[in-house]
Amino acid sequence: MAADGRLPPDCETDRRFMAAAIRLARRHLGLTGTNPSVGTLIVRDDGDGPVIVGSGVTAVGGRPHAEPQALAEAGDLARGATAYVTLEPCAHHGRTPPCAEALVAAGVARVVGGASDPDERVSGKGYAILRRAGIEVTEGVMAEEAADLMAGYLTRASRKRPEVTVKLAVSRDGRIGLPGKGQVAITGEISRRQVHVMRAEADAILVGIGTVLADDPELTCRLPGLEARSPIRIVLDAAARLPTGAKMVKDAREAPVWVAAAAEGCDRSRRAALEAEGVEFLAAEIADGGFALPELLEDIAARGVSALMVEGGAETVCHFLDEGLVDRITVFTGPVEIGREGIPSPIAPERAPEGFHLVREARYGEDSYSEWVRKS
Ligand code: AOF
Ligand code: ZN
Repeated sequence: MAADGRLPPDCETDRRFMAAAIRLARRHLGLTGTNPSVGTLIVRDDGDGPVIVGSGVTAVGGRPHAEPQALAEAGDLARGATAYVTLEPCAHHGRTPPCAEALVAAGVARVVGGASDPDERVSGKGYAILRRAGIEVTEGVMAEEAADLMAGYLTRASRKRPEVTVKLAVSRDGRIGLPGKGQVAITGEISRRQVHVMRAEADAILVGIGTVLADDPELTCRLPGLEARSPIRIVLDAAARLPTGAKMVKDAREAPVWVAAAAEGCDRSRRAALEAEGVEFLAAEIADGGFALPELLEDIAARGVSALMVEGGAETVCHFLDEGLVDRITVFTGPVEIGREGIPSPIAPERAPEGFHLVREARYGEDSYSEWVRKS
């Protein structure tokens, strides 16, 4: 039990505080632009057990980074303390000075890191700055969990495209809707709220024009207090058929709407009418009658989108799956039966999709939830 603020090295304590830092980082998911949402806790032990004396999460918009905020809160108490950071502290002079140097200047005794950073301005260099200054570094604590939370950032950095999460609501008999019937209630209220949390944490949400024409969805986050966290709404709409009266067009100035349409061949007056409502157009390549998805995703990532949700319909989901562009699959299964005339789900919830492994299962009221991540 040290009286100088230093925490005795202990795996269990490290895991506990790293888990707390990861939970903190979750707060700004979907709000930090192209920066990952990182969590930092400054913890010290003056003889009575560990106490958090500073906490920080990457600010909305991506700056300031997490560490200087946590250090500012800790003030002099940072000296001799342990810093838990969900990502290797940065080493570069960007719009803010390097966080690794800030940790050194504050006199932190030990740094416990979670995920490693693929950004070549940082990778390995952040930890090197700390070690050179005599700081004890423990890398990779709960690295998988930390990386899972910033999968959007990591995918965009390594693959130059957003992390793609497919979300499906499936009936007990494996259907996702009824042709020509618009939105069919499959899952209950708790699942609906859970989906809205997912939307709040995503940067963008994508659907095919067929889903818009059939369901007229809003695709916003409508949880009380989180309305401002709606993602960008993207519609795959080669011929720009999106109606100007669609619900999502009505509030396009609050939550952006991007229409991916053929660069050539869509009606100019339709396009102008949508643009007048605040809708933006992405020039997409159409190959063999279908969207060139890899190029489109690259374009979307270049505009700053790291985490993309694909909410349907079946054809769009299948297209993403066929192209190997899905990183995560989430399925909410409701107790209702739709019958044989229903639209079959591209994913059967009772077995793992090929090439994916199960990472989470939950119950939301009468619904069950499964989440799979692609085996890398
Ligand atoms: C940290 N703490 O909270 C975050 C980090 O454009 P800049 O200067 O903000 O740098 C962006 C890079 O900083 C980003 O690619 C990632 O490597 C790191 N993000 N680093 O120490 C943080 N958000
Ligand atoms: Zn930094």
